[in-house]
Amino acid sequence: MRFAPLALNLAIAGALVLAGAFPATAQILNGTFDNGLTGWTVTTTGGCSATVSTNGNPAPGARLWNNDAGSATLTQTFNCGGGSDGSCSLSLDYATDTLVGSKMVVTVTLDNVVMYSANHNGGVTAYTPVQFSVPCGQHTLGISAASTSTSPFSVWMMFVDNVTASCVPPVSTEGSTWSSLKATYR
Ligand SMILES: [Ca+2]
Repeated sequence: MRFAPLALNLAIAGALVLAGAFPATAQILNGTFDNGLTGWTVTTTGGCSATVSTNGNPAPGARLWNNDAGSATLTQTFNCGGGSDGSCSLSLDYATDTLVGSKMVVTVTLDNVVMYSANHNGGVTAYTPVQFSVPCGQHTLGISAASTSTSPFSVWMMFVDNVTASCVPPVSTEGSTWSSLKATYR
């Protein structure tokens, strides 16, 4: 029994090491769509769909598509930074293929606030990054494509890939003040 306190202390030390082993980063699940749509919640209206496509950056990517009025949305709730202070940098790539005469809008929301929106009225666009920063913590990301025309001939696709989120801890100002620098080099 004399070893029991030591074992307990080792267990506590191990738990502390484990707790400290997780970096304050990442947490978007399957942002490369290598595992299909795992981790993403799909919401569609008007006969739209979300599937996995061989058109990725690189493949596979997600495809939101439509041949009528309606919308398709991918959402994911994630924890950027585990509740720590700092700035959460989000990034995703998207491309579009919109039939001439068709009109659609791409919208990216965070916690139901529009962070990015762009209309695509005919034509093809290459993969383009969308990036923004918010405070670290738990967030819900929404990536949506929707018809802006009720034409029955509206045909469009949106491709999504490389969804990432990374919490950058705040830079400590302690140690970089003039008085501390003087103290260091005195
Ligand atoms: Ca990919």
